[in-house]
Amino acid sequence: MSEIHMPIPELYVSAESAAKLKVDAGNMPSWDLTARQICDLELLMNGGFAPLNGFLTQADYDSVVDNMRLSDGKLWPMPITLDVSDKFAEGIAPGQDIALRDAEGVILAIMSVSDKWSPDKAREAEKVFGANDMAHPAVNYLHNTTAGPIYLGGRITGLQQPTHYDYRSRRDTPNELRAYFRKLGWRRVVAFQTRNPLHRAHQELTFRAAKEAQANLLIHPIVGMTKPGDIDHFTRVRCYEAVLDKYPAATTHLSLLNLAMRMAGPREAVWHGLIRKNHGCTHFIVGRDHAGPGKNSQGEDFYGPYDAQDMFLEHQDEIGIEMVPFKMMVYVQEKAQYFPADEIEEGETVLNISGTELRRRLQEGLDIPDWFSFPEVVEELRRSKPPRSQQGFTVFFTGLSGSGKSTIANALMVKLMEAGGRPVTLLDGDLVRKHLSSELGFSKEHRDLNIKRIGYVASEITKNGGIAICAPIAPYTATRRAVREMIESEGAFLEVHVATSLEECERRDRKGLYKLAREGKIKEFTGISDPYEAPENPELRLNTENVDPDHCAHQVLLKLESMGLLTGPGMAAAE
Ligand code: PPS
Repeated sequence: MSEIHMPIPELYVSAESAAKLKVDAGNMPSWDLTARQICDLELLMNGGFAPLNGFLTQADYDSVVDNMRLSDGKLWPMPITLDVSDKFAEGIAPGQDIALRDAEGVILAIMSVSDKWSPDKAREAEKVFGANDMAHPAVNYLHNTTAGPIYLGGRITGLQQPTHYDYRSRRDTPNELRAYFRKLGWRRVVAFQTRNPLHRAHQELTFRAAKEAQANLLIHPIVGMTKPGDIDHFTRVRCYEAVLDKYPAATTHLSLLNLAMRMAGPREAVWHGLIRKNHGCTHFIVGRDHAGPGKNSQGEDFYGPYDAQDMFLEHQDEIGIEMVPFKMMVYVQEKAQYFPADEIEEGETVLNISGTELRRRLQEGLDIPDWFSFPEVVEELRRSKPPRSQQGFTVFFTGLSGSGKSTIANALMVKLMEAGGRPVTLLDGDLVRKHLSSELGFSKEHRDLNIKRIGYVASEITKNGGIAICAPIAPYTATRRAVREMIESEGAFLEVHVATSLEECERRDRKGLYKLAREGKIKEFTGISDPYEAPENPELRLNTENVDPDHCAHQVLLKLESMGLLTGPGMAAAE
């Protein structure tokens, strides 16, 4: 039996002790873990984060941030911290035990709190991620309101693994993988880390890496948290499964890793190496711009393309795993084969499709050639991300009371229903106030709540492929921005400013409300005694004076068409 086959220590207690401890834990202060903390806790408990035995103490945190080492000198590049709210931290003192619960309230672990402190997050960002720049997803997370301001540190006693209902047979703890390698007699295993679907270039690369290292291959994709905007893990796993039979039988294993990535480039590569070592691997593929977060707020890369390889190499012996540097694979048209970029001969035609180009082709339903990917993978990607003309979207009208929002929204709804193809829902201001927000008034707080409710419903409709048309006043810029963010992660968002002037709205005074507002009989009336912050850059601004609603609705249709949202069958009727 080789070292990679030996079990690695876990933080779990026996089932019997866990049952007893759960009873005690029921009376302890308890913290509801965030999605990221659950990922971290799972790898802490199952040995994936060995040698850590809990969330970092203050001394370990300072040392990891400054030197990439725990206070005892062991290499560890990433702060694994339990961030909590001020309110929760107030009632906790070092020496106390707390229960850590999942989203459903199940107690997963007990933490013996030894440290409590307020971290300097700007410093953490500079040291760990290289810049205190909100364009970095992990820095944004650090400063985001969901990340608590106080850190708690201390040892963990594991009671039970977090539950996963998806792809159960494809998830392995470090010890399960070690036992699997032992059973199959695998002594050399090269791991491939990914957060993207595998296309032909990746298959070629991993196959070559395994051959070069004379090792078996572990495809070890991340299914915890990746870069915001990535393809969801459900789709990706179906894609990985489709590629598995392209490898020689019994040489390759697919296992899912519930890691919350930080996109920390070089430090992250070292961290990934330690995690794979814990999972029984002997080799690790590090590519160009490994775990790169993209561009900073100045439009430049956060890290150099080979910084991760350099840092990994520097620490390779200490990590205890050998790096297989990723060679960029490119397709040579004349040879109809993939080759490493540094083996291309003069005069050969190299073909490539960038990630951005691939997304464009998927979005517009265009051809993706066979030399680039496998038909099964392309089909899967198309199935979960249909072209824009079949995705859901939201049209969000905003404007003063009486500006004509509802009339235009109604006209648009009818035209879209005539075109067919997607279900259409109208969330008109008055209707929402009757059915969704009947208890709300017109204070800033209540208006924000009202608009956020509309945004939530619209985002659900958009996610499920429908069209949501919203027509509230929505007077505040920040709230409209929050709604945009909520919806844009699910599909397209079109903000339409119905820019009828206050004078014209007041002249029309369809409901007689302006008169009452002027007389002070209605308080906090938008435009009179409450502000309306006009959108600065809406997708469309409509002037309604001397223009009939039908024409206004048609302008929206044209805009939707130019955004690629309405092409395809059914549109002829709307034109
Ligand atoms: S908000 O600010 O977006 O939450 O407003 P909304 O839900 O669109 O509701 C606006 C309709 O409520 C009537 N109304 C008022 N509007 C503005 N300010 C005050 N104080 C107010 N009180 C009642 C008004 O008829 C609005 O309807 P529309 O369709 O916009 O004319």
